[in-house]
Amino acid sequence: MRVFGIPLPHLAATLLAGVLVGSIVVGVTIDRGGAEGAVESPYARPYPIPHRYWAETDEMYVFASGGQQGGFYVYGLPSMKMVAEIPMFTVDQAWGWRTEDPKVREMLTNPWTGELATVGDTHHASMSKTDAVYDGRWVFINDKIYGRVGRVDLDTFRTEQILWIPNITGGVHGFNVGPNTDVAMLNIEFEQLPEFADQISARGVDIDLLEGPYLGGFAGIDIADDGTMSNAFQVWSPWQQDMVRIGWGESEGWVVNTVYNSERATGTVGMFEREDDYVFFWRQQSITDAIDSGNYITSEQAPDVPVIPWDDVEVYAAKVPLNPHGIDVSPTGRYMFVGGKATSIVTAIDFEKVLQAIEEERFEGEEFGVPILETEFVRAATMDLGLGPTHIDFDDKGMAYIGFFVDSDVKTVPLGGSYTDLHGKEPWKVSEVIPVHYSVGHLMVAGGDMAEPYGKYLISMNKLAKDSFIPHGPLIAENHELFDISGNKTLMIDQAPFPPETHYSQAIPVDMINPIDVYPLADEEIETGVTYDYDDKVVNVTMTAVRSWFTPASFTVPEGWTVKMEVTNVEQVMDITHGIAVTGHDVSLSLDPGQTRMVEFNAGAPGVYWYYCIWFCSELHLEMRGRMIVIAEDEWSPDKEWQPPE
Ligand code: CUK
Ligand code: CUA
Ligand code: CA
Repeated sequence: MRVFGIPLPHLAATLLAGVLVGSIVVGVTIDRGGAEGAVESPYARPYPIPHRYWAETDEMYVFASGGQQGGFYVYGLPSMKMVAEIPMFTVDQAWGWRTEDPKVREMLTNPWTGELATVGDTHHASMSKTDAVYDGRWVFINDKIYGRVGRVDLDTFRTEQILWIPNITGGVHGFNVGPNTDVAMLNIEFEQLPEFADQISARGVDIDLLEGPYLGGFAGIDIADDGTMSNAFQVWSPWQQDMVRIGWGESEGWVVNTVYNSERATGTVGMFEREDDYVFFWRQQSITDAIDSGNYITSEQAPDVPVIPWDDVEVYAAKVPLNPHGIDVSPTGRYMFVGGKATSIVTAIDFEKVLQAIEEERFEGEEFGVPILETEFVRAATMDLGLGPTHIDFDDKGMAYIGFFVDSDVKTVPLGGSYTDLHGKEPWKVSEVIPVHYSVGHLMVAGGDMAEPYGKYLISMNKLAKDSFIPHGPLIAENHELFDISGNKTLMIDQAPFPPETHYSQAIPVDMINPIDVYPLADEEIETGVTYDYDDKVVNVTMTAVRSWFTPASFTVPEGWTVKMEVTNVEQVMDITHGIAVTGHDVSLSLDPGQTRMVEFNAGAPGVYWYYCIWFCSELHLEMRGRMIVIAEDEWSPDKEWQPPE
């Protein structure tokens, strides 16, 4: 781990920093709770700031979901300085993610309909793990709109795969990667009417195209050793599923997920009719068993993906209050926290008791054949904590951090059981109320969703920044608020505006990730040039980019032909990025050092079109340009073809 805090040059600087920062922001002298008088904050910045201050002091990366940005934001902790965006489900020319690259286009194309989908909504970031601890290989995330999952390679900080989920029109929400990154689960939040609906309704589930209700469930994804995802199975049920966790430790082998619309309503009001909804416990082995015994159906769209009705697998329900939102699992896998959005109640379910209730058949009812476990028996605590509970994370000291959207605060609650040894407090009672600005959605304790939380930092990802930053029009940035949770009292140490709209995030120590500097070039020299395919009306261009020219620097193409350019940035120096924009064409693609990308587009109408480098790569960057000359079809003859230079 990097050591935080650089010693200040001398006392005068300390005082100066105190005056400058203290008077404007939050105060450099901070009461450390119990310490006599004020002590110097480790977060005071030296002034002037030495070069590399941020590179040396940041301890973690945060991979924050982008929501309607469609990918990730990446920033450092505790500096809150954004260093990257990682585009995934939406196109983004700034980071070189455009559909004129056929690889990107393929990822964004629905494999069954062939339609391109360039809107996305990323929600639940989930790190790869080994034994339920982050291992720094990949970070995965779901797209709620279309029902897709993407994988970012933490070596390249780039999206390497997008998996489309069959049998659904989209609307997938909860997503979680398993403790050993061999499996992931994705919940179907918006009920659907898949082609096999009749087979499921034959089991006593009503469905109706016009009035509803419909069906829901969850999808299982296999993840290979190299990170490659594939569709493994789907479980369909009478209910939608919202949030999901794959158990580990004390809940290993179980999947837990929630339904907030157990009413099976199609309108908002109807979704609040019942006082309680459900959390479900699915035994993973029973899904495998159903598949192994051939006890499943399939669809025409995905004949290889087993579809299993809920009543052919082992599943139990427990009641949780009014429209649950977050479901989060404590570090040993034992307690599952569920907050009811429209109540003040947060419940902690004790998975030890869940197993016992299953064993002893302590059921208080059933619905659609799913046994409902005795409510009081399986709960470790029913806590009346505040309005609008959202999400929950856990630290390394046995504390739960619960966000409240309406109250605009985070409340901490000490866990019971063996966790009491860590904190020595009375469990299940509010220990601290941390005001946030304003209306927290997700919150994140560093490493707070795995077996060994890092603790130390809490980020409250607030939906409404209101007066936190200078005004910037009617749409205000989100407010990521950073807290130090290492002491007796939680301290707010920074606020940072981020563009819309983060849901969940993951933080991982800087030392666990070693991004590449450049893409290594192949040994063979690249043979640049242009060939003409008269059968398919394609001109193939093999091009290189280097400071400060393209080779070839010009080429000809008959009007209306397809241009396929394979462009390699042959630089082997970090950050010497080039790019290619083609005037009059919808082409602008970025090329990282050493990277080869395909660029495909239609040559269009006759004329001279310049292509140029989009990055200020050298002093001669403006000169880094070339010409595509499009010749009218009736004026074209093979002698107009590009010729290699003498
Ligand atoms: S949801 Cu957005 S704040 Cu998709 Cu996890 Cu709760
Ligand atoms: Cu290459 Cu500018
Ligand atoms: Ca409900």
